[in-house]
Amino acid sequence: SLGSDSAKAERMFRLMDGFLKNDSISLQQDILRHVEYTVARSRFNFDDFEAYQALAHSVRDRLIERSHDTQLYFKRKDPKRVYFLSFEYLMGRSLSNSVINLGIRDQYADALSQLGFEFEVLAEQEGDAALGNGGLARLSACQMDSMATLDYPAWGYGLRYEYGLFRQVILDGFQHEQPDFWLNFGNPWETERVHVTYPVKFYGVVEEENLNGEKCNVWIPGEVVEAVAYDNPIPGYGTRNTITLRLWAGKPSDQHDMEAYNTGDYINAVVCRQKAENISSVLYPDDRSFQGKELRLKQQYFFVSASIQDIIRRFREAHSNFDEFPEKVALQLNDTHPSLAIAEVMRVLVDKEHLGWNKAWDIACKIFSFTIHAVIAEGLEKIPVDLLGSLLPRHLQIIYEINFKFVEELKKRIGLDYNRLSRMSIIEEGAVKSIRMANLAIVCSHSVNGVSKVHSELLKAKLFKDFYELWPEKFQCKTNGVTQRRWIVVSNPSLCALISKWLGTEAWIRDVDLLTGLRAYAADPDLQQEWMMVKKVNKMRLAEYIEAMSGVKVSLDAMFDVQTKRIHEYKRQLLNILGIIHRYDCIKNMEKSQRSKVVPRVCIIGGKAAPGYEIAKKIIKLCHAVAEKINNDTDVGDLLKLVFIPDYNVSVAELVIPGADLSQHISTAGHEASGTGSMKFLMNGCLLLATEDGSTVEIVEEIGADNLFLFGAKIHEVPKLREEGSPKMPLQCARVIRMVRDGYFGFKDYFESLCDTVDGGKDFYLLGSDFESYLEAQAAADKAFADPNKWTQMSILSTAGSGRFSSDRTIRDYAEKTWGIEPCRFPSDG
Ligand code: GLG
Repeated sequence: SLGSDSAKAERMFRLMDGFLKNDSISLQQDILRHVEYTVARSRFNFDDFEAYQALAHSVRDRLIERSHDTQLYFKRKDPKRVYFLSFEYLMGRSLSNSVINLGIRDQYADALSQLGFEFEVLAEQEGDAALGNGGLARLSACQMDSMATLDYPAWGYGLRYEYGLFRQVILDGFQHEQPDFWLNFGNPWETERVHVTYPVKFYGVVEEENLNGEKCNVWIPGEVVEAVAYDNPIPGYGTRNTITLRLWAGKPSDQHDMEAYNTGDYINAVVCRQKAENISSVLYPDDRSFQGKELRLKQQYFFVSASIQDIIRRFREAHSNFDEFPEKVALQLNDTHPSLAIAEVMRVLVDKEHLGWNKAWDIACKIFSFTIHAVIAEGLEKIPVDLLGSLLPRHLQIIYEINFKFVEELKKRIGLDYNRLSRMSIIEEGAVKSIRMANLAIVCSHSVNGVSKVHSELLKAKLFKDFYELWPEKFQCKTNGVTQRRWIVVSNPSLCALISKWLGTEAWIRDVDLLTGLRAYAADPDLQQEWMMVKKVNKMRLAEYIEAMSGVKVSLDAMFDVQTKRIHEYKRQLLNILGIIHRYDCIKNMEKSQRSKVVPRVCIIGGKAAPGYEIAKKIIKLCHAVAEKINNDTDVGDLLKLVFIPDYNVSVAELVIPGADLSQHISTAGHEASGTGSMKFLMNGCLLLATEDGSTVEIVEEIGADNLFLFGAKIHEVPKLREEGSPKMPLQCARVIRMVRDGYFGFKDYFESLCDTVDGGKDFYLLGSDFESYLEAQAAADKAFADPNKWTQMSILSTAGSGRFSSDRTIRDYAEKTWGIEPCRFPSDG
């Protein structure tokens, strides 16, 4: 039985002929049926894209079956569930990941070849779901995969942006942003739940009413928008469990528009309806500076309100007493973006469920946990009080009340230390009075997590020192991780096969600690030989892509040196480019006879700059200007190439990461909370060149300092170096900056302000003081690369040591230590 005992359900199941079948003929029939009836193309005439759509629909059918089973099972067992609230998800493509997790990739490949199609070619037809900016958003996607695989009763909630992260187009070396209307050709993976909708209120006033002799607050909104659910199935690997990522989209609310129609202003009423849909239309493309913009706040509340209504509805299906709420519900706040959920839960419990304040607060404090991804105070969200008051008047009252009670309590604990009280207050007084969202989240959450060891320590010692001293037990560390399913199995099938062959099992795909078993063979010449072959094949794939994108032909014998991530001053792509200029300068000034000793390099840089981030955009232009010079210099030839990969996203990463020999994670120490790109490179046997920042510190613990190239100032040295300033600028660095300033790469005036950031007296990100040690690390990498066996051994040891950086470990940690949930596995073998 499928959870229902009724004879009717059994009969229907029989009529459906049981579950969908996965043999080759059934799969072919399914695909053709979808060509004909879903895509509505003739089965005699359809192209690759239409074949992809039909294929995707047939996979979706299987996902839906599993997700129904999973939900019915959860319903029957009624376990405590975790609700993961994240404003951003970078899911990338779904096809390969889905069929691999379902365990039917080969069957599909076979069925397709019988129909005259190639699986890989169709997979390339899929566009990326890019509903996020960078690390935080991809982390959410990896964590969803782990929650499904580890059978946790989890839901993801987010927003269904119609325009995801902008497409980066490079014209004449400059970044241009183009809208990513990713839903243009439909999205076969999602299901619109037309009956799962909730009204979300905005504006208006709060009135006091008398309810059975008790005062209560009633919010009379000025605008109501309907949130409609779109469900995206997330299949686990090696399990039948398939969980759901539920994304909300805006839809005009019928109830509220009636009046407008009746007054005869039909056209205006229709235009207003359209405005409602705008709420979820576009993702903010900046991943560090928060924006006190009304639309952004509207998005946050829209997402939070719909999710909380949905969570409460589900709870109410099986429970009537809110005392049980914390036993059944854990709410995870992914950064501060969803922290209005705290005020919303309070509003619902107090105003609608009529619980007393203290009881409601007690419940809220038991359900919320919070993970912070920022490092510096400037990165923390603040919402102007005026804005909040006009958009969400009741929530402002509630936040004031929470703060009042908190500050009263605090005074009892720490006395009248007004400086400290004002630092810890949820309300920031100042030119613009605002709400400190992080403080709100910390006050209410029972657990506050950093994303790497050093980051968690920094939170305690600096950013939230006052709170740490008050509540040391709240502060914890959950080092980030990435999923080996996406980052090895999907994106690097040859490495996947090689690992399984040498470990004699595929079990590492679920139990990633088994990768340590590779250590025993790291020096084995046979494994090394095969390992090098795999790398070569992946480099070939990447080289073809580079040539297609940029016209630059690169040599496979060269070291592929990659830095791909968002463009930020603190991530120091500029240091990389200055290093490349230095290398170029050295080659140019070398005796011809010496050149044979140079280790050839292909330097690859990729990443997007936030549209309003001028300096980051100049870094992109400089990269192109330098590339233009170097790549056309016949004197240098294959010894050095520089390429910029445009529009870096998840699917491009899947191609780039497996083909990298070396990758750079060179943020100024103390600026990268964790960094997760490094973990993906590490898993793929790519050597790291890195500063001791974020999760790199833990990577060193795992693989040993001998197996990567470390350089640069350490976290505790940074403040002092900053004070010392530019006297630390070494000659070599001054020289390359001078080349840029003198117009050696053109665009002299344009690059001036960029050069100023280094030699203008401040050098805030310490490019100057780290320059020499950066060059030394680069020289060490060259030397190691010249010895292929040594290099390959280091590469194998990198993969072997990457197990700790799986999101499976992170999620298990959260589940056990923070959320208090247990696996709830549908009884089948997957
Ligand atoms: C942040 C940080 C990264 C971190 C990521 C995930 O800047 O260092 O790895 O979250 O925790 N904005 C981000 O991407």
